[in-house]
Amino acid sequence: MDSVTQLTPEIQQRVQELRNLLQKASYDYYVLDAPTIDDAVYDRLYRELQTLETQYPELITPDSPTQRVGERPASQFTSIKHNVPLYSLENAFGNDDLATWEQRWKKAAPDVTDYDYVCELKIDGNALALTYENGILVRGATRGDGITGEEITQNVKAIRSIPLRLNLENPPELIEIRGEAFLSLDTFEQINRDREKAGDSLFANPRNATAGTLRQLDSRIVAQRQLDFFAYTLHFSGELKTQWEALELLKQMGFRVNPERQCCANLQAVQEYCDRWSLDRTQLRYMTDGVVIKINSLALQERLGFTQKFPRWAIALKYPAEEVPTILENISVNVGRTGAITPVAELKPVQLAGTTVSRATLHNRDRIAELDCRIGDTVIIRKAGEIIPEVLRVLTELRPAGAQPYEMPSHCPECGELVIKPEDEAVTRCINASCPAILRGALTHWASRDALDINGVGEKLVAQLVDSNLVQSVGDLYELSIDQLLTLERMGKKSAEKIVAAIQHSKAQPWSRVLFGLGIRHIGSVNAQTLTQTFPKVELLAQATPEQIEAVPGFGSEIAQSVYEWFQNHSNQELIDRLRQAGVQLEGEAAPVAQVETAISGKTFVITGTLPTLKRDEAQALIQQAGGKVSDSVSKKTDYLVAGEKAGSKLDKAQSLGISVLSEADLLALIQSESLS
Ligand code: 1X8
Repeated sequence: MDSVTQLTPEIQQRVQELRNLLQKASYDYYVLDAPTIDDAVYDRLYRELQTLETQYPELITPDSPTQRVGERPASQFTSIKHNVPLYSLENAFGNDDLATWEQRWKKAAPDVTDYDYVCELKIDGNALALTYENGILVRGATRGDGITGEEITQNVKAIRSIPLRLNLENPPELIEIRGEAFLSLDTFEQINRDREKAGDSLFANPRNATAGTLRQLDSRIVAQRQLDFFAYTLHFSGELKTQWEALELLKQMGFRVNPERQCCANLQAVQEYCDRWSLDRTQLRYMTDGVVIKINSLALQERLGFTQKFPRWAIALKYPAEEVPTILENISVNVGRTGAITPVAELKPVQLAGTTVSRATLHNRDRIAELDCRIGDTVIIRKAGEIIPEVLRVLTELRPAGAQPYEMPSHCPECGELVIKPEDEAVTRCINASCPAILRGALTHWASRDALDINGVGEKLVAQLVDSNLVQSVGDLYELSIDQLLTLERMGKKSAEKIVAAIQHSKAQPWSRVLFGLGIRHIGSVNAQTLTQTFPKVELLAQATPEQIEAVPGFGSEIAQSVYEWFQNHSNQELIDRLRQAGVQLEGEAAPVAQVETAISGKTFVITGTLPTLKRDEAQALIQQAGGKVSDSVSKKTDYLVAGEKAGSKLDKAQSLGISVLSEADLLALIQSESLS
């Protein structure tokens, strides 16, 4: 039983059809921003393709939409040398600099009288170089130092607006595309909100978040982060006359090209464009840090060439960073959900980049020491990434007499307990499990949309519940009565009834949301989902060793340790007991529908060694979808061992216990027969 259904021309045709449909849908959605099919339809077609490719791995091509994600996490990136260096641009800081630049290039090409410029927005992201061979994306690399970059092909493929195959009838043998990967402000803010919820440190600005994302070893995380890309240059041996044509060709090939580009006949028009965008840039949903001005004629570009560092035919006009002085009126501290104590600058309100700023983060005690900021100081503030205001520096010459260096509080401002300051960390932390600030954070997180999604339980109610001592742990929520709620200020009967109903209703939320809701450090909603697939019951996760948790795809030792330690903590164990008694779901939603025992459902599998085509997590997913269980170690309870190359001791043990050993092909056939029966 080692063959799956015969591969027929119909199947091959269907695979091609699915790819074309999915590619078109992706292009409409991510490049044109004009969706043409429903998400649910897309998902169904995608899964159909995925299933066919799993059955017929020989049909997988590098440009298949399924190949955007799903590679095994890389252990590291390799450096590669760029064919053509990625130059940086000379900076201009005003109209005078632009005029000097124009005079300079004109001197180098004195006979040129007929010329024009192309102005493009300078995207504040990370430059990428993409190589296409015969129209297929084969390599993606970061800029690095301009000479050598890092090869990040799998991550580049996870950027949906980058085509895996160029939309050209006769693609050139070799072409390199350059452009800027970036995160929209909305996505950036969402990422930071998620990180805050998971207790992770925040990215300072979208550029840092983009760089951090591109260097992720797990391309699935890259896919979730929704990076975007604007193309702006191409290198190939084709016939093109101008930069403007190059941009048009890039668009035709299927790339996003920034729509705000403009052709300018002279420097005055260039300056008008720059002036306009120095103001209008605040309306864009992505960050720009200036304007790139290029001579349009590619022949003239070639003639002018490069200096040691820059092209002579282009320049970047940088916008002035928005910085303003104000008075540091006070330093307060905020206690977060994880107990981290963050100092916050209370500022005399000022206008900055379109908003009134009255608070700015001071990050931690090291940052305060480094700045040496004291109450009463005049400080310069800036919006890092134009979003999170931060204190940049202190004008010490304006310091009032007698201003004292700031010291972080030795006790938590919320609960009065001693705080801890680990030697090797910059954070100061309250570790009192019953600190009201931590409790408020834990409850708000528990009730939040991606966790238990309890309507009506937001920050305000949570503060009331904690202040009134009605709730001292997440478990208490489930014992709240309508009468108790009615004792709160401004609480009506109707609202109280609704809240109690919503809390009771939340017991039906799946185990993955519960796990996310627990607020374990590093466990955001995606990690929670991944974990619950491997650990479909709380007991399994609570008993897992750090090594077993680290074996989950995409999990590192820090995450594994964090989860492990959480479940070792006695009060956390008590919380789990309380939740169990309350009837909160602590096991997986992936329970097989059919309870009858068949060849797969209800059976326990162990996977070992390297399988010829399936990755371990893919094999696991297939088994689980068919209703089987996957465990890590071989025991008498194991029904099947799926063994690949280099199977080792698990194979020996299975054989000694008389357990059936399956090849990948056997497994696929078993799944196939199951789905037909
Ligand atoms: C860098 C950038 C360029 C463009 C946009 N954003 C950037 N960050 C563009 O040409 N539209 S060009 C460039 C470079 O050459 N270093």
